[in-house]
Amino acid sequence: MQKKIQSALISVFYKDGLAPVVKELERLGITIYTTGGTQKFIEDLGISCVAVESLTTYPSILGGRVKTLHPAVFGGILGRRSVAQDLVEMKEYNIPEIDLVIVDLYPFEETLRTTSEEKLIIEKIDIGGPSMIRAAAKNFSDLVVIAAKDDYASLVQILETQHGETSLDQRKAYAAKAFEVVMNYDIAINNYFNGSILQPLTHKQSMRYGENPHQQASFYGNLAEMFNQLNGKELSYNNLVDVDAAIQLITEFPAATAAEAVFAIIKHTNVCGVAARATVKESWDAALAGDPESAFGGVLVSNGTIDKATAEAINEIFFEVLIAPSFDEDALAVLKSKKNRILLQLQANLAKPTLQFRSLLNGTLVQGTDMGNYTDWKEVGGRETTAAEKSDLSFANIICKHLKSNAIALIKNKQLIGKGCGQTSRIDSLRQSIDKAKQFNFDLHGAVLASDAFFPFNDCVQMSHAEGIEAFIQPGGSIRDKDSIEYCVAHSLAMVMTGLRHFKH
Ligand code: 93A
Repeated sequence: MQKKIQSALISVFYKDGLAPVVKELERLGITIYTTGGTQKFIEDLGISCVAVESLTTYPSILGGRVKTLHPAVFGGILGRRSVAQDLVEMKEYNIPEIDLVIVDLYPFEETLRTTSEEKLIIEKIDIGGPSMIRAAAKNFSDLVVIAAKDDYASLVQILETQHGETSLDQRKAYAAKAFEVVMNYDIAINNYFNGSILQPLTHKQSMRYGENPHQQASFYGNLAEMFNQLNGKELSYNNLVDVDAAIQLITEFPAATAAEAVFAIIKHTNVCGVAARATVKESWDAALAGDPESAFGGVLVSNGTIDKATAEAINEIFFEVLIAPSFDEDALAVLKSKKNRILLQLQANLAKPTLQFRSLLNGTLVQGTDMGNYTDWKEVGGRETTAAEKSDLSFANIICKHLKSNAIALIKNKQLIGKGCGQTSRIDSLRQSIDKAKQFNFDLHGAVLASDAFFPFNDCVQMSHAEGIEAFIQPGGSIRDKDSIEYCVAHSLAMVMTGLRHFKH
């Protein structure tokens, strides 16, 4: 049923984005009731409104804890316009009908991030706001409820095009969103009281679909804390999975310097090209050269500023997403030439998520993120590693961490020239990595090898040696470590044991 909005109650913590809404309400001659801070904001726009105190006949009391909690307000929201007795009682008690409720809640989660002082946190538990949202959502057959700032734009559009009228479907859709907002708000409070590790799960975002178009999906988390989207379509489920892998990898490296930048190409969560070079453009060229075939449609990431030269070079291939801490203006102009192309600017001082979740059976596994990097560089081979090998082995060890197990990474001059991943035997991963290197005509002499887990037999070092690889990094821990070590000793090959396994299943 169509309903015309004649009165609105607005009580918002953050006032940004509200101006176009109130201007439209004023244009339509809608009476606006407000709480103190919101009243000031609206009046400063030169628009008149009615203080909610004139309905409640009480001032805001108890330090603002009781502002709107009053029958005159809740009666105006909950009164059923289709029930004669409700209308009689509203008239008897002088309760005005409220047709639109706009609330932006006290920022509880934000407060959690900025203070640990319990008194301040508790004061940011909104009581009146969620109550009004719930009441208005319950009475969606008569009311419109706006409980999130991102719905302001659609409200303005409705007000403009439907002249203040709304359909039942529209009101019900807003009510559904409103209950979700309140639910997430209460989950955050509950998590706080329980010290729950599930705090990241309080923001929910619907997705077009899941891994495949016939699967429904939602994302729980706050992407804005990770990056700004500068261009492109909505991130898909699969994009997010790869973006996560890309950010996990790039945050292993400090920000690019004048001497070195890193560029990586991610496909299906695996790094298929990566290199460290003097400039971002050179690192892109080297990353791509490592496996130009796999790069197609990948997620690209760098720890340096994307300049025009790099943008023009990567513009030549098809890719889904590009992530970087910054972009030059002229580079953005090049990259934005394709409107679907997703460009993400990493937030400064990005905090790497410390927990990882994975659903299985009828539950969820939680673990600390693999932040480990070896501290114990133990040389066990037939000779010491050279300085060049050391640098490549360290790089290889990090890259290997970002390949699905069983993982082998072949690195030469800080460029990934071959990788094997997701294989069910380590020797198969090695074969795959050698084949990849040969496919693109890399000479394996002087390359180094990293393995995410120990060598179960000495066949891996033997096969690598036959290809010219002379330095290895691996965690060790096999009952047959000795066999691989003896082979290295007998053939003057270098081997480093880290004692730190990097499975990624
Ligand atoms: O302290 S409350 O829980 N008690 C109330 O009665 C109440 N009414 C509105 N918080 C209450 N609000 C909240 O005040 C709203 O949810 C909104 O976040 C804020 C707006 O206050 P102002 O207009 O004074 O800035």
